[in-house]
Amino acid sequence: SLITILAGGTGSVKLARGLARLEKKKEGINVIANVGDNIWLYGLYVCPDIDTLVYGLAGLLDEERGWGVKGDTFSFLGQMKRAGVDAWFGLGDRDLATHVLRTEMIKSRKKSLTQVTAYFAEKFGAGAAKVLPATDSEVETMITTDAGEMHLQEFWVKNAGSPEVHSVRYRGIGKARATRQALAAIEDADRIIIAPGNPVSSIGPTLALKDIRAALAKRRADVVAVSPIIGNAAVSGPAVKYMRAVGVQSSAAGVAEFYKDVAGSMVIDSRDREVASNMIRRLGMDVHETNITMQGRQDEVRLGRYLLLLLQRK
Ligand code: FO1
Ligand code: CA
Repeated sequence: SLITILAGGTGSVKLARGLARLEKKKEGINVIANVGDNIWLYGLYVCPDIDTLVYGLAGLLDEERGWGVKGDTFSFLGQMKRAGVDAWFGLGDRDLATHVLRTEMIKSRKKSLTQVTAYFAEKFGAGAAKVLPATDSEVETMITTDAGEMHLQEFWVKNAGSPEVHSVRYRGIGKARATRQALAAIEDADRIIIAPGNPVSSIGPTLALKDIRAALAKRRADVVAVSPIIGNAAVSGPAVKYMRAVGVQSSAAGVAEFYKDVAGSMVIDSRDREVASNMIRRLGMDVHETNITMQGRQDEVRLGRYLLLLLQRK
């Protein structure tokens, strides 16, 4: 059976890897990747979530940081600083090759982000998993804070996520269209999983693409979303701050509310059963409870297997 997963970066890569491992002898999996955290820096097109997925599937990811290439060095960054640049984004020397080549392919050779991503997945050895950018258009997640509007990376990395967040928007989303590959991955899938990523910054930009949202709504019964939240705490990252800003309650039930039009069921942590299950059922979604934490490879495969069995039963 064909599985498609909607993914952001660091959190999603674990589940994508678990599923890829389980499905590698079959048809493989399709991973629809967030593009909202892409950013232009020093004339380079940097795509953190896409790269995290490709590096993660290829075994190249720095697991401790959750981003970049393992064993990377930062000489380039040091030299930029020496040259007077406020180089706040950690572009590693090895990672830099990806950004230089990607930019060259897009600008000089007129390749699409989808083509470039397939190229790197092949060269780096991401296996049978296909990483598909949700759109080839430029979409940027912009955060309005008490210090003004800024790119997601500027908020999260440069300002360490500390300003107050007032609102979130996806710049460029109105003109952006989903790629035909991403749409086909939704239409052709037997089952679709929304990874436990930040609903606003990791999954939100993909769901804000009208054609993706419509395609998913048609498949709602086959879509299961995995909560990224246990209790009131985000499993990782700044989810809570973004969610509060867009009026989503930072709980499994709040995430369910965010996904209710596109997902027929929700997987939450067993610890949330009492507080969340009934609320989620009242939204018209099925609820399933399991341990959703993924600390090592065994956890990734365990959660992946749980989801496959769950979706098989339907
Ligand atoms: N995250 C950081 O917190 N600091 C960094 O310097 C940083 C550099 C970086 C470089 C390449 C890359 O692919 C990701 C990088 N990230 C860094 C992660 C990234 O900012 C975010 O965690 C994701 O975009 C959120 O999905
Ligand atoms: Ca992300």
